[in-house]
Order: sequence, then C-alpha cells, then structure tokens
Amino acid sequence: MTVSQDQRSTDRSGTEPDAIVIGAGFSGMYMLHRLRALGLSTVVLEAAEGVGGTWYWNRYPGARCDSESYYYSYSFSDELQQDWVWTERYPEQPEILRYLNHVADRFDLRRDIRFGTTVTRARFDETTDRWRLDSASGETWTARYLITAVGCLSAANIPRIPGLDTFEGQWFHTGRWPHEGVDFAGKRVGVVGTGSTGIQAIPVIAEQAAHLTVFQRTANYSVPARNGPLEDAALREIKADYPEIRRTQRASTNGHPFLISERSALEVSPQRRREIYESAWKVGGLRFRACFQDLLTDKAANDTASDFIRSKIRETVRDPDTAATLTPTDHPFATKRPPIDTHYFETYNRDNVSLVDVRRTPIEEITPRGVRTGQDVHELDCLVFATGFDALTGPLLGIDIRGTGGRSLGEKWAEGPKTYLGLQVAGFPNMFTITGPGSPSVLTNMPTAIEQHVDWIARTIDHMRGHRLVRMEASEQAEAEWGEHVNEVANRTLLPMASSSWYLGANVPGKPRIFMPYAGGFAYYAGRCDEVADAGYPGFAFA
Ligand code: FAD
Ligand code: N01
Repeated sequence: MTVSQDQRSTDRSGTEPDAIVIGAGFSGMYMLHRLRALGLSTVVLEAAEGVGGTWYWNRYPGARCDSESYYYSYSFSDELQQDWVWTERYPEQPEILRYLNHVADRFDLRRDIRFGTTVTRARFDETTDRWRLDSASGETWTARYLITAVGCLSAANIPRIPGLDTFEGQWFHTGRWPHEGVDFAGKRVGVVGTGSTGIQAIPVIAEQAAHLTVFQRTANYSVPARNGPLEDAALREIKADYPEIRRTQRASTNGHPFLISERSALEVSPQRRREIYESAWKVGGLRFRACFQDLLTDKAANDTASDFIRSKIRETVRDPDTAATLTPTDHPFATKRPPIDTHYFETYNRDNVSLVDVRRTPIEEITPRGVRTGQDVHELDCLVFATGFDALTGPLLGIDIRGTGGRSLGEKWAEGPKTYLGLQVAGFPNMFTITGPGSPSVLTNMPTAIEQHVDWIARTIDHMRGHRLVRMEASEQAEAEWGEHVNEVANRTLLPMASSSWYLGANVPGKPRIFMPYAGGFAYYAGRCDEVADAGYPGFAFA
C-alpha cells in the first residue's frame, strides 16, 4: 500500500465512505487494511472503546486462546509475524490484546475506526444501491458496501433466571468482564457453566476465592493444554518455517498447522490406540482431535477417544461421585467445541471447591443471598456466568438489518440462518458477512478463516469496481443449494449429536435448531470460494 493511496482513503472517509465495516476485532481490522489498499474510503464502527473484539471483552481470570500463539495470528504480513514475539504456547488475553493493538498502530488503523459506536440499524436503499447505518447515539452513515465483522461469539448469553435482579452480591458475564478486574479474595463465588470459558476460569478462581461452587449442566471433555513459555530457539524455528506453517494451515480441515491423521481409530490394536492417545495427552492441546481420521464421523471410533478421556477424569478426580458427575455421557467427544485446560479436573480435589449438578437439580431461582437449586440455597458473594454466547446469528440479529423491500434479516432467518457460502444473504445486496453462518468459522482456527473471507471480499469488491458494478446479490437458488449442502455435510458427521451444542443454537431458548457452521473442511471450502470467483461469480447477480 502506498502512502498516497492511504491518504486518499482518509480524505474521503466520513459519513459517506465507500465501505463501512462493523467491528474492530481480527476481522474488521484486516478488512479495513485490505480495503484501504484497494483505495476505498472505509469507516469501521465499533461498540467498544478499543480494538480487539473478543480480546477486548473477555478479560475473565484465565482467559487465553487455545489455538497456539504462533498461528493464532495474522499471516498477511511477513514483517509482522517475524517481528512479533509471543511468550507462551497459549498467550493470555492481555498479550493477545497487546498484539492486536500493535497491529492497529503498525498499520495506522485507528484513524478510520469510530470507537464507542454501536450500530443499531442498517437499511439498503434501492434507489442509490447504498446502505444507510444508524448508531445508538443517533449518528448516520451511508456506504456502497457493508461488511459485518461483528464476530461469532460476541453477543453474551445471560440466562434469564428468575430473581437475578434481587441478588445482593456482584454478578458478571465472562464476555463482559470489568476492565479493573474482580477481587475474589475471601469471597464465596459461584460459576455457572463448564464450556471452554468455565473450564479456563474455574481453576484460577478456585485459587483466589474462599470457596467456589461450580454449577454444571453438561459435563464436558477436556484435554490438558500443557501451556508453557515459548523458548527463543523454538520461536526462531517457527519464524523460519512460517511459509510452510501457513501453507499447512490453508490446506487443512480446521485451519491449524497440523493435519488430521489418515488412520482409523478402529484399524489399530487397543494397546496401540491407547499409546497414541497417551502420547497426544502428554503433548496436550487441540491436536488430540487429530489422532485419528474418523473421530468425528464414526461413533465407534469416537467412543475410543471419549472413553479414554473419561478414564483420565476418573484417574484425576479423587472423589468417585464428583468424578462421575464430571464425566460426560450425553454427547461424543468434540461434537461440542472441545476445551483444553490447565488443572481443570484437579481443581475438584481442592477443599474449597464444590460441584452442583444442575441437570439433576436445576437452578430454580436466584435469591438475594445466592442460588437456589431444589431445596438448597448456595450462598454467594459473587456469581459468574460462563454461559457463552448467542453464537453466529446473535450479533447480526442484534442489529435491525433490512434489505430489499424493507425485509428484515430477523424475518428472513426466522427458521434459521440462510446464506450463500456464509458470505452473502439473498435480499441483502452489497452486504458481506465475515465468518457468517454457513462458513467454516468457529470450526477452524479463526484467524485463518477470517483472512480467507477478507481476501475474498476484497477481491470481489475490486472486481465490482473494475467492472463498474454497483450492486451484488446472492441468488435465492444458490443460497438454498448452499444451505442444503451445509446441512448434508453436517449430517455426515457426528457433530449434530450434541443436542445441547451452541453450534446448533441449542444454548439459547427459542433459537431455531440448525447446524450453523460449515463442516466440510476449511481447505475444501476456500477452494470452492475461489472457484466461484474464478468462474465469474455464478450464484450472484450483479448490476
Ligand atoms: P470479534 O473479535 O468478536 O469482534 C467483533 C467486534 O464487533 C466486537 O468488538 C464487537 O464489539 C463489535 N460489534 C458487534 N456488534 C456490533 C454493533 N452492532 N455495533 C458496533 N460494533 C459491534 N478462536 C480461535 O480460533 N482460537 C482460539 O483459541 C479462540 N479463543 C477464544 C477465546 C474466547 C474467550 C472467545 C470468546 C473466543 C475465542 N475464539 C478463538 C473465537 C474468537 O472469537 C475469534 O478467534 C476472533 O477473535 C474473532 O474475531 P472477529 O473480529 O471476527 O470478532
Ligand atoms: O460457552 P459455552 P463458553 N444454566 O456455550 C452452561 C470459544 N472460547 O463461553 O452445555 C446452567 O461453550 C452450558 O451448559 P450446556 C469457544 O469456541 C474459546 O464456554 O448448554 N448452565 C455450558 O456448560 C467456545 O466453545 C476459548 O448444558 C448454563 C456453559 O454454560 C465458545 O467460545 C475460551 C445455562 C456455556 O458454554 C463459547 O464458550 C473460551 C443455564 N441457564 C471460549 N446456560 C479458547 O479457545 C448455559 N449454561 C481458550
């Protein structure tokens, strides 16, 4: 990008830029960078007071990524990946946020980002083929292109439990954590939720609190993270190897720099299988999923991994009743997003930790003094909701988006999200959704998926400008065919078997049950997007 191109985009930005991006996390920041390079004036509207998205909001104790640092990062700038020094295998939230702030400074992004700006409405004007956006504070913008970079996991899911407003202690959602932190010393703390977030936060809160009560609805599988410092020599090796690492990520199923083994879990002897699992358990992290090719497609194969983890839970947790409660039985391993942990199961051996099975005895209400399950009131000073997000569709439906004919996205998606390639929605011209439903998004290492989407959108907008096209819209037919394909691919896997999964929308009462991400694999999907662009965009109509 030349300085003059960059300067030109600034001069033309304002309330009528060429493009508006909503969100300034990994997605929105890179989208801004790419659009500027194309010479488009671009404004990013961001509700938070800083960049970072997920890493701005999720400041709970123990928050860190579980993709490994060296590849949970942008690949678009070799100078950036060579210069930045990661300190740990899985860096903590402050380090990731520092990285994203560094990116914002390094590429001079802030001057086109309007912080503290929540977009409430977006309307497509069919007479001008432009989007008009309104913010909560009453400001208005119009732009030819609208790119949503609102995140898949950014709308906090706070359960509607009767009595929450009467609680006399403090309560928090992990995805809206106070910036000044929370002092749990000497406090009786409750945590609701044992997903990836709960599993990270529980061991850290247990060390700080006088007593911790965990309210568990669904027992979860977890594999040790085996975090540790990234030594200089290892980092040097990674940096020298980046071209290959990035190539492998793009050629993989999940955007990670390792490939899933080609062998079946059922083709090796039980002893050999155990050795393979033991060795993956020692290495730790998400690679455990890659031990065998059929863990997500063959129930009998999956049973071997599920049983292995169950045996580890029984070995680790001293009290047999607690171990039994912590042992997942209602879904196969990795059909819900698999967490990784640091001393999660060990935490239940502490004297100051108790576990309440709220599937057996549901939470009835929150009282001024604590949480009531059945006849028991668990007295608490602080209550932490690690209850996840209204995933994928929540952040988009949080905005009143209206396309052609004034039709709202909410109406269009009443029975579940419909998209073409997870990139566009029929009836919503010139709107692009980064990591939207129907794309691999949350089933991948997300920066890989984000870069692929941003590059495709940038290429497409460049195509439109090069051909003097002002309007692009997915066809209903292409959208319907893609929807069928997304469904069919999910049904070839075990993923839909986890009936309480947020992949299916099952964690939010009343949300349509439909498997939302694309399970056909990142590399296949990216190839398909490229084919569509190379072939002149079949399935899209231009004007
Ligand atoms: P986000 O980072 O969610 O950013 C979206 C932004 O849009 C937010 O800043 C939000 O404020 C803004 N926004 C939304 N709606 C509006 C509106 N109406 N008006 C204005 N602004 C709006 N993924 C991995 O691949 N590996 C990991 O290890 C990993 N760890 C994670 C850990 C946690 C705790 C969580 C919650 C998620 C994790 N993820 C991980 C997923 C993570 O969300 C993505 O990796 C990535 O950060 C998403 O970036 P994004 O820019 O697309 O969205
Ligand atoms: O949310 P979740 P999360 N009463 O939805 C329970 C990413 N992430 O924030 O399973 C009682 O997974 C709910 O129970 P159930 C990652 O993609 C990544 O933990 O619905 N319990 C579940 O136990 C992840 O998957 C990282 O029965 C209630 C928990 O709350 C995604 O974000 C770290 C309840 C929610 O689990 C979301 O993870 C953190 C209720 N009313 C997050 N409502 C890393 O990569 C919900 N629950 C490290």
